Amino acid sequence: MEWTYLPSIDPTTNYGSLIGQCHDILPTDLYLLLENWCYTNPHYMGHQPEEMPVPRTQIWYQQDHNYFCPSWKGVFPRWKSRTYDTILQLVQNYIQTRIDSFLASYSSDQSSHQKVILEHPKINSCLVNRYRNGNDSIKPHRDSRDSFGPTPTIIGLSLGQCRTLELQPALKNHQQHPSYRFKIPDNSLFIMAGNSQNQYLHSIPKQKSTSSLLPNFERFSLTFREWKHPDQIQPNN
Ligand SMILES: O=C(O)CCC(=O)C(=O)O
Repeated sequence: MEWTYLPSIDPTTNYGSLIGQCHDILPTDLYLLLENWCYTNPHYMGHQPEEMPVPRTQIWYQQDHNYFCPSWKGVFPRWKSRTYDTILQLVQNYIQTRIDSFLASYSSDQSSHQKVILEHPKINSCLVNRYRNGNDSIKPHRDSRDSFGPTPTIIGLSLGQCRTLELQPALKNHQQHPSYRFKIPDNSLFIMAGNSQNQYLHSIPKQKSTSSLLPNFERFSLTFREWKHPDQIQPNN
């Protein structure tokens, strides 16, 4: 796991963001199982006119069937939880084991003296995004504080076409700070932790592509998270 520390860009705190990247994360047998699961899953949503379509398709899984963000006003079918199946559970268990060891070794490394609030998540949810080609995208956003708390550790597993993830400063008066672009290759893990959701917006911009790893330039991301009950989240102050 390669860690990149982004110092705080918020003058009210010294606590910054932590980005982790790891290549070749899944062993071949698990990769092939998951690849087939991603392609054959019948539950993708987000492309029907009545749903207010988004430029990708997606599936939300939460182990206790919680809606993605209960504090949202509307209820959209695509944010309702599907039921975990054996393959997703298998992949999640594997990712949990790898994450436990990555985070433990980061925390015990005496040389990592950066100021970061590093949460060790107990994964209980997964958002699957399917980018059918380079025209599919996700606009700059942060992951909902009401569902994951202010400093979540979000773990993204990517399959298929290599795409770029952009981080841009979140607040208008932060614009003097740099944006960052990370290449996210096939079979890799991308972690956002610490103040990454408070201080940055992340996005997957559209991309023109000349080469492909999988038919039709598809990419799948599975972002594993610890979904939190509203009672577990401190009020915003
Ligand atoms: O596809 C990705 O890697 C990013 C997905 C994302 O931004 C999200 O699920 O919030």
